[in-house]
Amino acid sequence: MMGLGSTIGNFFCSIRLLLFIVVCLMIVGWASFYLRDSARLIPTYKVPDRFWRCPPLDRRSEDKTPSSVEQTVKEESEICPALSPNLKGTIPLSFEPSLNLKEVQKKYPNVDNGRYHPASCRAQQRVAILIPHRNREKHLLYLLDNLHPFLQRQQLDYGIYVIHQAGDGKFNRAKLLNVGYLEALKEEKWDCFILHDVDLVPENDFNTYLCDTEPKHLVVGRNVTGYKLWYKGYFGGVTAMTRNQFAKVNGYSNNYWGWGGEDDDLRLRVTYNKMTVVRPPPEIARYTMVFHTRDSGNEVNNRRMKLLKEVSKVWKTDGLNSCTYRLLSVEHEPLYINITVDIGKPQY
Ligand code: UDH
Ligand code: MN
Repeated sequence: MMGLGSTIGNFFCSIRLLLFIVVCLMIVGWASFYLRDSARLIPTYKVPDRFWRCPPLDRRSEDKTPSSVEQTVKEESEICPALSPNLKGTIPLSFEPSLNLKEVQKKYPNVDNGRYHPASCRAQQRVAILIPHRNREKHLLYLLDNLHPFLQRQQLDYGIYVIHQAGDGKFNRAKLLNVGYLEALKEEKWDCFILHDVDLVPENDFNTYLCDTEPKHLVVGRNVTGYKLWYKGYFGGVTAMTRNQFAKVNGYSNNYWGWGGEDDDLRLRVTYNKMTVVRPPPEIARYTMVFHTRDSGNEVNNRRMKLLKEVSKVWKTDGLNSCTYRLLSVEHEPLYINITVDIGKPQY
């Protein structure tokens, strides 16, 4: 009897021991999973591979001067990772109404004449941010205050160009962006251009300001449209095109005076040149648009539908190659390069 009792006792003892070990393993497993995730502080998104990879670059294929193999290997190994380790995901944005330029400058002393490049590695692409502007000083401050840390976390080699339309004639966003492209290329062989409204602030730093193998539209959602794509072909707000993609479509049309149509025109140019539009996933491509009403001088352009019907006929002769303007000044401010330009007025 004693023998059977102790055998049963041992059996229960082993079961308890086994249970204890299983519980311990569960705790260790859960803790390591939790700690690993919180240590990374990076949200996990289901994102197509292409947005983590950096696209094969014009720069690498076209600009590489055939030097020694050794040097090429060294350069390659110093390139920043496609996905910066400094990304945070959704970031709280700051819109401080009392903000002034001096204060913002003080916050980012590492930006020199509107430009920055990471110290620890060679950036994947040289990126010029082009911002068309007139009479939106506060929006510009908000954007600079949020964009500099955003771009630096992405380990980009970048320059911010603000293209300021002189005078109070009809506003022409597209022509200003053409001027920005042409003028920026005079001081650096930028690989990638981000065509950026002044009032759109990116909410998630996984929305990388790098160009892709196809033109990339970065604004899937905005607070003002319930974070839904505005319409199927929407290509405005913030768009990324390589130097060559933009040159291939002859840039924007110069003929859209007032609000609307110029972004649809650019999308048509892209499709006529057998390129497609890519977009990051909606949970990443999110923007806050600073509230504003319609600006005077930027009234709806009623000619836009007529112009859009003619894109296939005119894109080759209306664009970068026909962009005439009078450059008034190029000032290197600490946080951006300010280009002031007289772009003339409508021909009608
Ligand atoms: N922009 C200026 N100054 C202007 C006009 C336009 O800087 O006077 C630039 C600026 O970069 C702006 C971009 O051009 O972000 C696009 O213009 P927008 O912001 O006026 O266009 P959006 O489509 O608004 O955001 C249109 C008018 C909204 C009226 C809302 C009434 N419900
Ligand atoms: Mn706007």
